[in-house]
Amino acid sequence: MSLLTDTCLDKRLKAAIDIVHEAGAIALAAFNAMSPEKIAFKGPQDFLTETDIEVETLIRQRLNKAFPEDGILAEESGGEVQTNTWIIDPIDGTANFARGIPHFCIVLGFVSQNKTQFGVIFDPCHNEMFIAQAGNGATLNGEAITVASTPCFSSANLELGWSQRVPNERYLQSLQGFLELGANVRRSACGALALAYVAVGRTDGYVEHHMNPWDCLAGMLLVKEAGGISNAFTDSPDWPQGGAVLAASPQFAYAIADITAITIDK
Ligand code: LIP
Repeated sequence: MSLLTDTCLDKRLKAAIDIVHEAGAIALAAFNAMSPEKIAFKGPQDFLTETDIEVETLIRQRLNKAFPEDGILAEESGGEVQTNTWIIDPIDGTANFARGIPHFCIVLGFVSQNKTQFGVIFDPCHNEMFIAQAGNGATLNGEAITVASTPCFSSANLELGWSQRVPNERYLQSLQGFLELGANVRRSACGALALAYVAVGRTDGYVEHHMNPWDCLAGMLLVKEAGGISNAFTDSPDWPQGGAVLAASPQFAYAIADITAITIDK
């Protein structure tokens, strides 16, 4: 399969927005009817609900029908990266979703030859649709967004995600470094929305020492298109297996890179 023209990409972005809206309605109805017996675990602190599966199945069906030539990599059912690949997180922030916390989203990204072409993140509880298109900017509900211009760490709001795939020491060292600089540090357990919040200027930076591509690619493009800086996640040949993520407004990105030992281009 070859690279796609702009027209083909636009067609896919339009389809992605429709699919994510449909998936969001299903997720929101399930969230409002959530009960403890619907929660399972893939591992410690790794939540799974029947809605993750239901939503992922729906998205796969829609994409397979509309674009059978494209590859798919999805959180619950896996897949393989091809020249053109959809990256699906049916529900990011499943721990929140399962416990009745209205902070989760549906994520669809599209990668061509190791470059994220667009990303769509939909928060159905707040009816917020974040969209980024490579070279074309980032929007929230159709309005252009930019990262914040917070001047210093003592007024900055950073988010630090936790992953059990790396030793806790790395999380704790980063946390200590941020606190010593005087930043507020939050953890909202939804990496994709955390990145979207950097892009829209609600926070100033996001770090997680290991994220899977379905959690981060759409949000990293949002931050970049909103004027922020992120590390070059898909430059690593191992990106489908995940890696470290740093995405921040320009005034903090390099200091955050020093504290966290996550490399960004100077
Ligand atoms: C989770 C993220 C969370 C991150 C975890 C995990 P899930 O995804 O949203 O913020 O810290 O590493 O990837 O399981 O809710 O899709």
